[in-house]
Amino acid sequence: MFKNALVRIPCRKISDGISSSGPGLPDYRIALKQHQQYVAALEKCGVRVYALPPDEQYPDSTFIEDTAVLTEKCAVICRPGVSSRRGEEQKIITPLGEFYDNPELIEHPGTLEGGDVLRIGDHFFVGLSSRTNREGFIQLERILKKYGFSASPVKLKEALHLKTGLAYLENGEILVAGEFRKKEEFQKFKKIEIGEDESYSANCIWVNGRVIIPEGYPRTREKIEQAGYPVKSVDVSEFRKLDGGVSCLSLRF
Ligand code: CIR
Repeated sequence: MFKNALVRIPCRKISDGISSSGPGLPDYRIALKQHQQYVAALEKCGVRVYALPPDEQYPDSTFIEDTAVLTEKCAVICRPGVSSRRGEEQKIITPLGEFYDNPELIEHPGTLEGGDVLRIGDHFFVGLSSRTNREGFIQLERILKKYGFSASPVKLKEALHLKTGLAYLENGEILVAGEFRKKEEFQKFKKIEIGEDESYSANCIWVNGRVIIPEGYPRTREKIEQAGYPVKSVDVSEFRKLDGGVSCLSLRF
């Protein structure tokens, strides 16, 4: 169960964020509104949400998930794999100080983004992506081991991050899309497969029994409801324009 969530309010410069897709640039005002609705959805799931102020220095800073990996035993400060985001992680250290005493750090030459880290029980799957390198994985694995966790790497070919196409619900059930559907590592789980047309919605989050998904994906909603989870959908269209989704917008712990 999660007690807390950390979010960062979108900044005015959000339209300068990194985007590899084509549906245009985000509108700041709409993004702000959608972010408020996202926060309300988290609160509905019973977590206390701490909202950090906008950071104009980093257009992508609302995608706060990429800056840290949080567990009940430790906090790991990531090291973004893209130069325009390097430094975002420093801004999370002080706010996290309220919850964690001695955060662990990923250091040069390692790179690691939280979007590449999926926890299932006491195991952490770590995407080796254009943002997270092997050295980042090795450092994270070493840190996690100290706290009794295990980790393994997953090579990515297409997705931005591991959680772009993968989410863990509960009871051994995962949501998979795209390149993750056939991956050896995930065959042992009960898979809920998401088709090509709704693949964006595989990035969703289980929060205290409910699942928050992006709005506009009826087949995904139906599949998750059939599996027995109440679903709450939120409109995140503006964040999608920057390749971000439901998980990227918060750190849950
Ligand atoms: C980026 O390219 O870094 C941002 N525009 C999107 C980050 C999305 N984060 C995530 O999937 N965890």
